[in-house]
Amino acid sequence: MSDYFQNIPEIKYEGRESDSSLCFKYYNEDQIVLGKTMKEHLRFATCYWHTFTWPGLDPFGGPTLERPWMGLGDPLIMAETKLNAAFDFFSKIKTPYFCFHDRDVAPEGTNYIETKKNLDHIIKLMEQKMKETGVQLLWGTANSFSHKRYMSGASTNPDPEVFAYIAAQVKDCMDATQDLGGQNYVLWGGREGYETILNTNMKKELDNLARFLELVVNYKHKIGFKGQILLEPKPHEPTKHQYDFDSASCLALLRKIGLDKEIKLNIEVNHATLSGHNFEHEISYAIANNALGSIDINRGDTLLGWDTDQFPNNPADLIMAFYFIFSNGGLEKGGFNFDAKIRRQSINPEDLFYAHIGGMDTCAKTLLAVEKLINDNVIQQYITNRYKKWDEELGK
Ligand code: XLS
Ligand code: NI
Ligand code: NI
Repeated sequence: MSDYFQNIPEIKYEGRESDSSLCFKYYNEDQIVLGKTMKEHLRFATCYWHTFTWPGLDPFGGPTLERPWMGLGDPLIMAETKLNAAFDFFSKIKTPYFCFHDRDVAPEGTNYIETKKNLDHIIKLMEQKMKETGVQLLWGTANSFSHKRYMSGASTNPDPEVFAYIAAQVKDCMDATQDLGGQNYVLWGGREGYETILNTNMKKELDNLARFLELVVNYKHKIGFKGQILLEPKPHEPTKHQYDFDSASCLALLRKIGLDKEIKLNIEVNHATLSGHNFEHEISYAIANNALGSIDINRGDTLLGWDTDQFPNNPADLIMAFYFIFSNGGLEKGGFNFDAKIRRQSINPEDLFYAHIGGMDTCAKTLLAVEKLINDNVIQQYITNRYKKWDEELGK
C-alpha cells in the first residue's frame, strides 16, 4: 500500500446537495441509464502517464510536481512506489480501468535487454495489483516518441534499425497487454510524420508505416489477442505533418492496406479540435464508417493552440458526441480514458482527485442529458424526416 493518498477517502456518490468536494454529484456508478449502469456505459479509465508520470513540465519551466516516486533513487524502486500509489488512486477514485505506456510504468534501461527486464518485472507486480484491487486494463500502448532514437519517427524513421527497435518494443508491449487481459491495444505514432519535405521520401515512409501496421495485426492473430487494435489520430504536435492527421486520413491509410476491418480508432477530443474539426464530427465520421473504438476524453482551450489535455468540465462540449455514441449502442470494448492532466500549479495529492471527479461528473451529467435526448426522439425524427424522400420511389 502507498501512503501518498492516505488522507483521501474512497470517493462516493453523494448527489447534488452535498457540500463536499471529495464526492461525486452526478456519477452514481450503479444508477441505470438507458438500460445499463453508468459504470457499464462509461467504462472510465485513469491514464498512467499524465496522472503519475508527468512532472509538471511546460516548454518554459521544469517540474513542479513533487511526487515521492519522482525523486532520486533506483529507477525500478521508484517505478514500484509509483505502481503502489497508482493502484491506490484507481481504487479510491473508482475508475474500473486504467491505461499505460510501457515507459510510464517501467524505466528505460541502458540497453534493450535491460529495458525489457524492467518492463517484465513491473508487469508481474501489476498483474498482482490488478488481482488484489479488481481494476482492469482498458488498453496498453508503447511510447514511440520520447526517447531520442525516435527523433525522426519510429516506423517511419529513415533508419531501418529504428524500425526494428519499435517493432520489438511494440511486440513486448502487446505481450504485456495480453498478459494483463487488456481489452484494447492503442497505436499513437507521435512522430510518424515529417518536418520538411526537402529531406523526406514520403512514399517510403508511408509504405513502412503500412508494413508496420500489418506486422501488428499479424502478431495480434499469432498470439490470439482478443482485444481491439486502435489507431489514435492526431494532426500535428510534435511533428508538423502527421500521417495519422484525423479519422479520415487514418481510415484512408487503413483501407489502402486492407486493414480497415482489423483496426479501429481511438478518438481524442483535443486532437479532434486541433485538426480543425470538432469532437462530434470525428465521432460521427468514425461511426458512419464502423470505426469507433474508444475515446480519450479531455479538452483543449479555444484560446491556446496546442494539446493542453485538460479535464472535460462542460457537458455542452460533449453532448452531441455522446448522443451519437449512445444512439449507436455505446462503446463495447472501448471506454472513456482521461488522457488529461491537471495544471502544473495543482501540486497537492487532492488535486488529482478533484480533476477526475470533475471529469467523471461532467460525463455522467452529459449521459443523463443524452438519455433525455434519445427518449424525446426529436433530433432523430427531424433527421429521418429530412431524408424521407430516399425511402420514396425516386430515392429507392
Ligand atoms: C498524445 C496522445 C497520447 C496517446 C497515447 O497526444 O494523446 O497520450 O493517447 O500514446
Ligand atoms: Ni490520447
Ligand atoms: Ni493527446
